[in-house]
This record gives sequence, C-alpha cells and structure tokens, in this order.
Amino acid sequence: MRIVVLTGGIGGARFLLGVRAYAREVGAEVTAVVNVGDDLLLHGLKVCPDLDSVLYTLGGGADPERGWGRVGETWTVKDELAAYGAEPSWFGLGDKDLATHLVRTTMLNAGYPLSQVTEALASRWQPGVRLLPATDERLETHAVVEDDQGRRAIHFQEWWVRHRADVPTHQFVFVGADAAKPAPGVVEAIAAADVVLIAPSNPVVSIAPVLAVPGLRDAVADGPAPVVGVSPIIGGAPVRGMADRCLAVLGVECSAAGVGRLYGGRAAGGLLDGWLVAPEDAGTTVPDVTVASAPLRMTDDAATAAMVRAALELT
Ligand code: GDP
Ligand code: FO1
Ligand code: CA
Repeated sequence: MRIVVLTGGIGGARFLLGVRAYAREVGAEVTAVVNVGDDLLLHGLKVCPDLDSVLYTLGGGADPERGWGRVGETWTVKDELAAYGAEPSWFGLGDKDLATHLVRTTMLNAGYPLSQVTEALASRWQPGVRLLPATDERLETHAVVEDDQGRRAIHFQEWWVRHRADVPTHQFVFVGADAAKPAPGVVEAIAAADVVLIAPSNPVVSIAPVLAVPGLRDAVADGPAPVVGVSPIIGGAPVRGMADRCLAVLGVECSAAGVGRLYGGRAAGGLLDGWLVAPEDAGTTVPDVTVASAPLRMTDDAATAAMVRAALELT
C-alpha cells in the first residue's frame, strides 16, 4: 500500500507519527509532501520550518512543548546576535537548529535542489517516511496587511511570529507559486498512491501553499487515489496555533464543516472524498463528501494511528 500525506509543520508531523506507526503495522510506504511557504532567508541562511518540524519530530529530536525546533536547544548565537542589535530580533534560531540551516544552505549554494538537500538531511534523522518538499522553487507565503504603514505584503513569519496574526489582513499570497513546479517525485507519488491523506494541518497557510504549486492540486483532484482529510479544528477551535485567525482572513468559519467545505468535495471541483471530524463535530456535513467521526486528539502514536485507520476506512 502507498500512502501520500499532504502536510505542514507540527500538526502534520504529529499526524505522520501515526501514519508511520500504521504503515509499519501493515507494511505500507509513506510519502509526505511538505509545505515550503513558511520558508525564509535569515542571516544568509535558508530556514524551512515545516520540513524541519517533520524531520525533527519523526527523527525524535523535536522540542515537544515549543512545537518547533530542537529539544535541549541552547541560544548562544541568538544572544550574540541580539548583542549586535541584529534584526530580526523577533525570530530566534537555536544553536542546534542552526547547524541544519548551515548544512542546508551550503548544499543549496552548491547547486543541489531542496528535495535532494532534504534527502541528505533525512539520512541523519531517518524519519521512516519519504519527505518531499512540495516544490524545489522558492515559494513564500506573504500576508497583505493594513496598518499605520498602509497596505503592504509581509512575509508569513513576520505576520505569524512578530504580529501573532493580530493585524488587519486582506489576504495571503503565495509568492513564486506561478513559476513553481512540483518537486521531483511528487506528482509520481500522487499518481501511484492508494490513498492521499490531508493531514490536520493549517488549511490556509500549510496546505493551501502546497496546493498552490501548479499541477499539484490537479494531480490530487484528478488522480486515481481516494482523498481523505482530517480536521485540524475540534469543537470550533484549532487544537493549537492560530488557524482561526487564518480562516477569518478567508471569511471561512472556524469549524470542521468550514474547513471541509473549503477543501470541498471532488465531485464539485474540490479535493475530498472523505472528511474525518472529531466526535464533538459529529453531524458535520460537506456536500459530496463522506464524513465520519473519530477521536482526533494526537496524544500518542497509538491514538494517532487509530485516526489514520479511521481515515482509511473512508476510502
Ligand atoms: P505548523 O505548520 O507548525 O503550524 O503546523 P501544521 O499546519 O501542520 O498544523 C497546525 C494545525 O494542527 C493546527 O491548526 C492545529 O489545530 C492542528 N493540530 C494540532 N494538534 C492537533 C491534534 O491533536 N488533533 C488535531 N485534529 N489537530 C491538531
Ligand atoms: N516561532 C516563534 O514563535 N518564534 C520564533 O522565534 C521561531 C523561530 C523558529 C526558528 C526555526 C523554525 O524552524 C521555526 C521557528 N518558529 C518560531 C516556528 C515557526 O515560525 C512557525 O510556527 C511555523 O512556521 C508555522 O508553521
Ligand atoms: Ca506551517
């Protein structure tokens, strides 16, 4: 069996722990197609937060409380940069994490595409699933905001980390998406999949930029594999993070139904055949989509693997 998962950072990474546990039980192969819209260049280094969350989480090196970066992190370089007054002061790179960005940037500067660099980083972390960036091209999520400096686009990280998503926002733009191509292996993996799962990641700033890569959305929507999504919203609220603020920018209700309808049913030009919601949201309907409910809190690998099993029952 071949499973493809469209994913962002921490929500997606935790979901992948369950997919991996399930895959080990049944002997399935897993390919994760990971968002790159959060990526940024900082101090000359390429930082890929969602890819790193997945690598560190599946490799056993993630900080479980913070939800991003390395466990047992130290902050010497961050403190030294602050002593120089180096900007941005609102985004901190840990010392251990920095090594990842140094290796990645060196390889990118030597001409390797991000997909090959990710494969090289994965040889250390042994995530147990194939990790593919959605694209090798630069694709960055920007938020169009309106404040005392007028209307302007800011990088997603400035919006999320510096402003905590708390600034009047008109829309998100996936800069570079038009010229992007799916990374090598992405379309092939989707075409060969027995099922495509949409992780309970942020639909607006984690999954939408993956689908914004030309050809990728069509590969899923027109592909042979059934597509099942898992709701990141339980009882009208995100389990963690600021998906509510992201959905508000699109004018979409923060609910399992709102996100399910945003993805839409395949028969109606959307993506989904199945939509898995939490028991709190039982009774949710999405036109042309089979909806089922199951406990959706990813408390450990076994609970998350049970979610995966429930999602696969919808195929
Ligand atoms: P990010 O890129 O690091 O922000 O992470 P993702 O986009 O992959 O995932 C963030 C989403 O994961 C949030 O909208 C959360 O609501 C969702 N999430 C986190 N933990 C859980 C959980 O235990 N269950 C479910 N269903 N969703 C979760
Ligand atoms: N999130 C923060 O809230 N503050 C930070 O200083 C910060 C640094 C950081 C460094 C590397 C990395 O991979 C992620 C980092 N994050 C930080 C998390 C990240 O900004 C977001 O949570 C994700 O991009 C949203 O998916
Ligand atoms: Ca993300």
